[in-house]
Amino acid sequence: MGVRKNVRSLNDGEREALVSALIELKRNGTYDRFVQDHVDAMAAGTPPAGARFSPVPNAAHRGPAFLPWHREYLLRLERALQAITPDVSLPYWDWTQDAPDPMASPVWSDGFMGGSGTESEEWRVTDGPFARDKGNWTLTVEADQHGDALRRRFGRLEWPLPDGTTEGSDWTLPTSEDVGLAMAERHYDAYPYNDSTFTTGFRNRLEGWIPSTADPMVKTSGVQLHNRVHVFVAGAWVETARDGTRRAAVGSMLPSSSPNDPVFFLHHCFVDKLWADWQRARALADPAGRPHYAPLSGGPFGHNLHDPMYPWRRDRTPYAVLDHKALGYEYDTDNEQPAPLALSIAPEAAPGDEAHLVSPYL
Ligand SMILES: [Cu+2]
Repeated sequence: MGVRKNVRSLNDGEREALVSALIELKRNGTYDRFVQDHVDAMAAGTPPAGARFSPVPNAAHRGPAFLPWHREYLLRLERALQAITPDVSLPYWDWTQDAPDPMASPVWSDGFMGGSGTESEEWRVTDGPFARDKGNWTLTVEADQHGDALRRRFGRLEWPLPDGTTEGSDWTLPTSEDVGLAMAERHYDAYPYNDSTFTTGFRNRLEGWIPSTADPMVKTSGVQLHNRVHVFVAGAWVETARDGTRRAAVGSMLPSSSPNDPVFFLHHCFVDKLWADWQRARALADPAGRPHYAPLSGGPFGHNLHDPMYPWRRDRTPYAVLDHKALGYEYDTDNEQPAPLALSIAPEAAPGDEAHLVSPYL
């Protein structure tokens, strides 16, 4: 059984093996097909106007299948990596460990993922194996919109205003307290199974759609948890086009082609681990509540327990991926005692909806 470890526990050889396998997948074209699958899934599964579920989720986000879809997706990438180097497993990036000092994370080392972009290079990543100058990592999916180089601006978003000025905000990584709010959710998901700030449950909380305006327990403004990490790594800035017009530009981790940044897989591996941890805790606390997934039926198509998940074969359903060990991998902490669960806090109504500030990209 493959063991998915914390990135901090990898030795030099394990880090190098992962990077080499990623670069080989990129070279042979497989990696970019994965990126395209993510783009297609985000564009898929939107029912016609007037449908019962609004705002409607896509096949992989903003709905219950968010976690199972990405579990299947990561598993497929991991198997592709293992076809090159049999003993590699995806590691997870526990960003709560880096929240106090994000720039110092070992994830950004020169031998691993490289760091934030360089301002004078339009925020292109200029160190590490994925820097453009290394020649290993030319982006092809959505390159016409977002450029062909990996770009990151850690912790800072800036966007143009119509009056010619620029507005900006600083962003942080989620903390272990933020994760605690998700782990305290007793239900997997709730009607109407979407990304509304009023939709309670573990999935919507972990995906990051419940902001401080809907729940006073949330301590930071803007999107949370999974979404927040995408925003933090990508960043945004103002570009001036040749004709002098100012326009918003974003880093590679934000558009629907976000798997272009290999950090995507380390980030989503941790999201998958949090789901596995929550499943284990719920199974102990409430054995009768199995399968700890909702909806069983009657929800948006592609998101019910036995619906096929786009674009895979009919048998790739949320149900098929509920037990990660049955899929052939485990996490290095699977045998530890689950953390005690706090009481679930129901979000209250609030007028603001800043969680959707950057929603076109998530
Ligand atoms: Cu995704």
